[in-house]
Amino acid sequence: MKRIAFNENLFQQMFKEKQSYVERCLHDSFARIKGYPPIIHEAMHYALFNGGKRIRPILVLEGARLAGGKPEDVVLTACAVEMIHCYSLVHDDLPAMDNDDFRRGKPTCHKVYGDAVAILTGDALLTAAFELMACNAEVPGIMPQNVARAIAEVAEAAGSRGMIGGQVIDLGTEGKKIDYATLKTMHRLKTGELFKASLKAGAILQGMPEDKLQCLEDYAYNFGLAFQITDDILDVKGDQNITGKPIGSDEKNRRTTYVSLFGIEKAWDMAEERIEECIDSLRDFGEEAEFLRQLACFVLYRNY
Ligand code: GRG
Repeated sequence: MKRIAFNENLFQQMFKEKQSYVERCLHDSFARIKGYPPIIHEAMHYALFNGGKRIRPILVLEGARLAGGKPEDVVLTACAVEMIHCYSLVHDDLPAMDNDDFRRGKPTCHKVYGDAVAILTGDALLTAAFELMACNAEVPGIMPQNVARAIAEVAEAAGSRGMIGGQVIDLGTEGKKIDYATLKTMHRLKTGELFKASLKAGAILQGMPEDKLQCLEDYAYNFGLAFQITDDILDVKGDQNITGKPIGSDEKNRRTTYVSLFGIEKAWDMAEERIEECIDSLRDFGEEAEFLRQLACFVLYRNY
């Protein structure tokens, strides 16, 4: 990297602290929404406490901090975006979608609770997310009009013009070769929009001015693209480690990826370019943005 050194030890220390904080907040938020009947809340708990990296809620908290506000005041929205993310994973794993039996080494939600309960678990997590975001208006100092705007931002990112739209493109192009423009649009919608909405929602709740919000949007756009490229690279490396087969030779590679279009080396260069754009977009934020800079580098060097 030309512009910034990845300080992995420092990053891991900061990341772990933030992850632990999010984990505690998720337990508190979950306590607010759990109730009768037990089975659906048990399944929601299973889907939510699943060893995820918690990147999206951390982005909400960082957005709030960069806006000069207290991250503690936006935890309900932070937890909400993680619930939306977990709902998308539960639905994505269903037989009608990716039909996966395992996620992070654990049986998927529908394998444990059955398809019908898994569908409802996703629905319930999505609905709970909007309940929590609305409750963020009760926090002293958070302006109701900013809450409404943050909710609209997250709703658009999760909906048919965002994550669901991306998933529909993905399903419609399965098994077909797609061009770079379609691949990019698909991932921007499927993955990038929720990253963007997360970072912006925290900043919006704490009243960040428009010009600075635009910088965060630029960061998140490039972050999402780099994240997807390195995800494709990790997939290939994982497959090679497990099977020893060459790239593109198995069932999983029916999908067009950055690696299948460009090869690993070029894909990695493209991810690096995106991360440099991320760093550039933070130039007006000074020291306060150091975690986001390191997080961008992590996307490049991560192994999970
Ligand atoms: C079914 C509505 C619906 C949407 C599905 C986001 C999505 C669309 C599906 C998830 C499956 C997937 C592999 C998406 C690509 C984006 C991606 C790499 C998600 C994983 O994000 P991480 O690494 O997840 O932040 P963790 O495991 O850390 O929580």
